[in-house]
Amino acid sequence: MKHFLSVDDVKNIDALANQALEYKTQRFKDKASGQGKTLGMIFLNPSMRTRMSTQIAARNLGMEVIVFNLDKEGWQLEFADGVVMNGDKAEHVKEAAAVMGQYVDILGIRTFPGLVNRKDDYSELVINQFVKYTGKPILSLESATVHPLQSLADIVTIKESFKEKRRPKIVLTWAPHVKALPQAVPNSFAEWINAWGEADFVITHPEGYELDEKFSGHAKIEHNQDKALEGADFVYVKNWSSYKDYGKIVNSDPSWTFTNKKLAHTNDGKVMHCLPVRRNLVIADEVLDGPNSIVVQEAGNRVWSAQAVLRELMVNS
Ligand code: SN0
Repeated sequence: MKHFLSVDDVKNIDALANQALEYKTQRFKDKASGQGKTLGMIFLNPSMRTRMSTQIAARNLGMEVIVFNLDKEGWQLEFADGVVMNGDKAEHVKEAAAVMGQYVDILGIRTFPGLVNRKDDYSELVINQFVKYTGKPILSLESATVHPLQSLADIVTIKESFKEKRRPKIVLTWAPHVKALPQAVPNSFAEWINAWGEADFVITHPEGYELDEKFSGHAKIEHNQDKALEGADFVYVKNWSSYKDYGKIVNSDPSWTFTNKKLAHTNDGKVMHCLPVRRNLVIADEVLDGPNSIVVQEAGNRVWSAQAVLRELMVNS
């Protein structure tokens, strides 16, 4: 694996998820492999789970870790080519990325979309400039359009929670929010579940929240949430802003909040969310505090998933 930017970098999803589950029972089994290696992690946006779980994963492999909150503590970076840098941006990504490439063996980057210009966000300019100029493997810690470390942990969680000899039904449902959020988590979840190919997959959202078909693929789209939830073994709840009317909140219907009444339509479905989750807006207390929520288990699995990915980047890059 040369870089980890999306599901396209993964040869075999099941093998990678199984490696993660192996690390869950034997976290230090490859402790020697990262000896003398350094992971750099730069943040252009907030993070809790990704930041902590990836650091722990790197340490489990014997790596050193440097964390840099570039948004708050670094020079403002210029990403565009050929501009006169007479504004507030002090350094170009060409130098910044190349220098970091001298210091670390793998570089992780978190960058959210601007949600203003769809073309810019969907070109993944920021992370691609790092790919171009760092000269080392790049690890996505969530980029403008995808969150692959999250999606791998989601598949790991589904695999370890589902023991029946049939295909699970997985439903990705939109839920309301007060802020315009990226499409990265649902895009990524959809493309990983599609690529995995081991589930019956339905996406449900109010009209206007259609995801880019590059990610939603052949998933069944159902605008009636109750109908979509029928017989679901897993429900992935997430808000996202519109892709069509880019970055806009086009509907915030509170009847889409995930409650026990919604859960009753499922097949005793397990409820997932990447977190952070706003209680009683996205998911009701009664669900998050009830027996069907696996959001904490899911977040716990971020460690083992990141560890499997880091190992691949070290061994096979
Ligand atoms: C981010 C998102 O992509 O939806 C990160 C998820 C891992 N979530 C938020 O920005 C939530 C912000 C909020 O105010 O609730």
